[in-house]
Amino acid sequence: MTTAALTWPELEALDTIRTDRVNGPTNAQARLRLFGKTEADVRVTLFRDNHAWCPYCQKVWLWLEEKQIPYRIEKVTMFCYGTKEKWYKQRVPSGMLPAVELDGQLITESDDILIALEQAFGPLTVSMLAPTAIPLRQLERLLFRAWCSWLCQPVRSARQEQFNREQFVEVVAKVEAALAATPGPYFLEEFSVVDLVFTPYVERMNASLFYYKGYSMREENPGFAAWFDGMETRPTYRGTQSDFHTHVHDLPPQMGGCWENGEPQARANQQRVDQGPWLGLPDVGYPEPETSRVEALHRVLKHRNNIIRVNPTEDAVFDQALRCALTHLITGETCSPPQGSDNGLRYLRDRVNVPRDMSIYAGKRLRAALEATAALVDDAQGPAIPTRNRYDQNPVEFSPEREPETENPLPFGLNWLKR
Ligand SMILES: N[C@@H](CCC(=O)N[C@@H](CS)C(=O)NCC(=O)O)C(=O)O
Repeated sequence: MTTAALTWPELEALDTIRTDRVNGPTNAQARLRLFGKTEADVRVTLFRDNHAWCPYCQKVWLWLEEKQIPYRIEKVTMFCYGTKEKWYKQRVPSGMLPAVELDGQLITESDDILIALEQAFGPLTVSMLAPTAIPLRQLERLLFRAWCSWLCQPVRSARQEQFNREQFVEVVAKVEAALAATPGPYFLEEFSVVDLVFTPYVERMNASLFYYKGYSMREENPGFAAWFDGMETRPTYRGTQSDFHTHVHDLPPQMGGCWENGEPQARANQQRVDQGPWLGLPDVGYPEPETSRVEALHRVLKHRNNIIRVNPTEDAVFDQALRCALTHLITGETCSPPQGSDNGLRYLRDRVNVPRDMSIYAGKRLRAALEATAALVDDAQGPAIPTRNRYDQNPVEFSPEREPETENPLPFGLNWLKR
């Protein structure tokens, strides 16, 4: 027994989300953050990527959120997703992110940015230059390099793969020892800038090694497990936290490739991350908020015209299929979508980007509703996600400046399918 798809007005009536992007919890959509202060208090502009993906940006973003420094956000396209904005290249010729304008002065390089911010606003518990921070920052780079060697270099033999794995696990043991040296979950006695230095790549390691190597960093290491749990108590971290699906598909073009080892555990993990079930994956440990489904609905409603326009499925067909998936998301009822809409539903399932579009549990709920609805038509999975770039996620298609009436001769979704 299946139910009829709710209409757009019926779905809109169910959207109860009212968020304060400016003064409320950390979120990836805000263009201004005030923390209860006024615009006159803003001394900082953070230039970060549109996709909320850039790891070096995440460090600075988290620092500003933790210190509650009022700031503006200017979003810039990364090369992997589309064309870098001219105005940004005029300011930063390399196009690299992040950059910060502090009292009118432009600063690049995330560590230099953090040091300049500390000088202006005081450190986050300890300075980046403190004798306690420096060796831990070096340890983070060691871990980063061991991860790159294992994940991002093709190997010629099983022996070399094993060697790379052992090298990584050896550095992990050093990090575990550092974490065990303090009583709490963090790197120092108290939460500090050192935790922020580790956050972006540890999150990406946890995702990518689970998927490509069958190694679960968070589950296999008690220090990391406690550290992740500690981080997840912080609304700042929750607002920047991504999920496995987003990371594992965004990493290969950024890193120049991620190499899977073909082990049964890795294969099983790949199936789980790509096709679900997404709840229960070790990318998040805190309990699901009650609002996750409505948040997903809210975010789709906001962008529904663009979501339908860029989808490879014909607009009228996808409109109905999307309403079916949203009906299922909100009511739990089964709603059969039109024939031929399964590829389009899975196309969207694979382009939900956390935290750019929504928070981690909302993303899981939306992926699950899209997959369950697509499976009513066909079990066959659609075309693979690109690995050379993510132009299929070109932010121009969702830009507020884009003329809604403009005819796009070849909608981006079709472009992608034809490649
Ligand atoms: N050492 C730099 C590295 C910054 C960096 O590698 N940024 C990457 C993104 S994570 C970037 O801007 N790449 C250019 C692009 O992809 O558009 C820092 O710490 O800020």
